[in-house]
Amino acid sequence: MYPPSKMDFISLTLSDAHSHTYNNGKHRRQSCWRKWKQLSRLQRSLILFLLALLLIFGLLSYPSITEQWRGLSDREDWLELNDRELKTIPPAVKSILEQAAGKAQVPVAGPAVGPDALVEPRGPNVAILAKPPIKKKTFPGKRGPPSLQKEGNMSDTDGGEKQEVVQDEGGEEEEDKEKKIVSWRGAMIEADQTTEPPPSANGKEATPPPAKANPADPVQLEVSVNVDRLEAVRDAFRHAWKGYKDYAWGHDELKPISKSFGEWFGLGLTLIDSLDTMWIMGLKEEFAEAKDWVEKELSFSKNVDVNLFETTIRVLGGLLSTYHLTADQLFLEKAKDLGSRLMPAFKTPSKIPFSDVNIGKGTAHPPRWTSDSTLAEVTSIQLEFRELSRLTQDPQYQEAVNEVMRLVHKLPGKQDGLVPMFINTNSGQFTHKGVFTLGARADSYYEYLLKQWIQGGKTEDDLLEDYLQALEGVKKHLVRQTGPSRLTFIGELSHNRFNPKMDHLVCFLPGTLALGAHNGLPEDHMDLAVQLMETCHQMYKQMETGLSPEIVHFSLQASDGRDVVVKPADRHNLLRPETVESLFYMYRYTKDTKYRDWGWDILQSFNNYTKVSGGGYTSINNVRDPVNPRPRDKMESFFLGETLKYLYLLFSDDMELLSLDKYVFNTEAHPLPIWPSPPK
Ligand code: DMJ
Repeated sequence: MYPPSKMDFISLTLSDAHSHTYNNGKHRRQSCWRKWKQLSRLQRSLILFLLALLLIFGLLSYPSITEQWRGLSDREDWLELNDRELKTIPPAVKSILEQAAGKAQVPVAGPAVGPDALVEPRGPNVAILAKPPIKKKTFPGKRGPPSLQKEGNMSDTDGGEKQEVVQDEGGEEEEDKEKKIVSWRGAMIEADQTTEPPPSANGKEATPPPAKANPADPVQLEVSVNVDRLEAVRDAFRHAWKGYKDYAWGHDELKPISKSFGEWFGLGLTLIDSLDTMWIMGLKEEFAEAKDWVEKELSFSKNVDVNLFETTIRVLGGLLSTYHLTADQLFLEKAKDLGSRLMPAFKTPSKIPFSDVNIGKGTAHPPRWTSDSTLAEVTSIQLEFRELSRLTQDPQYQEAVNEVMRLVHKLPGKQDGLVPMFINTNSGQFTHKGVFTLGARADSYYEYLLKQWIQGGKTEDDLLEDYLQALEGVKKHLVRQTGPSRLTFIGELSHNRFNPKMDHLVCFLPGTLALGAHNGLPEDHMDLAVQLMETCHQMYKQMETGLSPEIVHFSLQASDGRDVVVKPADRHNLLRPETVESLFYMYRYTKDTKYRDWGWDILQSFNNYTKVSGGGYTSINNVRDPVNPRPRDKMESFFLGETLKYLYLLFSDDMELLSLDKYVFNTEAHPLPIWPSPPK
């Protein structure tokens, strides 16, 4: 095929729409030329002028617009554009597009106009436009608009396949294209977040420009940076909340890609998990709307099986914490109602609770396949139930959970204070003995030993004894250093064999160790905390997306080259909080600003690779592939309840904002008061 001649191009453009001689090219060209000659000079000039305009516009926009547009269509429009690509758009085209949409934007360097002027975090996202042809291969079969779920009749409860109702989107192509343009433009005006904190969205809290430019005053500079960072976290929260509000309101979890929701227990999990975060961040409007939902819609009188642990830490913990922050009786009433409905879980032969309760029927049962409960689950509900008893003056809650701790305290089968991962609800004995981890299924057992001791005014010696002994066990059996860079990490023990595997979940430990050291426990706990914090930081830093995988394996041999190895099945990131949680404790206790910087890097990575255009953040499947991190289409409630809350507290200069001497955070980041000491 030869390229068409210039003449062909002009001829075709001017061909007579009513002519039926399309199969005779020569005749058509002659006839067109005759018609052209018959036109007046003015008519010809006008046509040529229009053609020239079209050509100029086409040339200007072709390399950027068409490439970017193709990029979006080819890849799912789940993330906003990378700033690098945005910078390639000629300014003239930017402004034409902005004006065309009637939405001229505030200049990047200019001041924010009103509190909502720069509501979106200004961040580059995944480099989705880097090499369009490669991306086409990388996303096979994923083009076109995401399926939109009509009804949320799906369930997560059995961890099985979700049943989704998919709405046919035929005929909505135009509308979909329109949405893409808007999201592209939205990202286009955002400043680069990779190098600088974004300007504050809140005029009142924004730092005056001279302070930023004054390198002679590092303290002021630090304050300025932190105000901006705080605002960036609030922006992130607003963005996450927007998605939840628009597509999942009142449901458990947002599915931000498909713009729908997932149901786990049907209790508005994300909404309740977020209440105290909104209060702490001062997001009054959002809080008021959520409170309204709690008041009018939240009912625990429903025939549904809930997981005792998850419901306790997220819902009961969230309600109790919100009650303390707001002093609003509504939240205490809801907490009481829920607490009493969870109590049937403790009616077991051993008094070790079942994993599941039907809060409507008042029945409880273990998982279908076993009569075991997970150890961390039955030993990480104590802070909440104990507090419920204190508030209601009804001892039943506290008695039930204290009994569990008493039983576990005297149980054989531990190894130097380390506990197995399962306990049987009939016999009350540990099962699957010989495997010890500080990761999934055991993690918060250790956390709650220390936190209950602190909550109760440091009087319950058994708790402290178990905690200290466990830490000795950790040091003896689980702490190792990598060969290449001597990174300290926590591995696992399986029937006396050491496995250099560490869940991201274990990154709660530096924070817990620091909390203990601050409360008078051995100083070497703090030393270990500092070392482990570095390792958790490296778990993010060494990944191409700057986000940690769910599980890492460490290299023990110096010759291995890399410290951190990630298996393909472990490459996901669920927006988990543990590392930023620990960074918060470490900063509070050391005031070392590097911990804030590490947290800031993590926030930016979340913005770059998990932020979904239109609202929400998504967990991803591959932290090693910045080109295609593969969204999982789920925003866990703990991203709002924990991750963003800890980031906010990390950047806040107000050490009295949830002082660690007055509050103890439950394992879902809901602060509960440390009990006042009884009168002597
Ligand atoms: C949260 O529900 C809690 O932090 C729990 O202790 C562990 N899992 C998630 C967060 O990763």
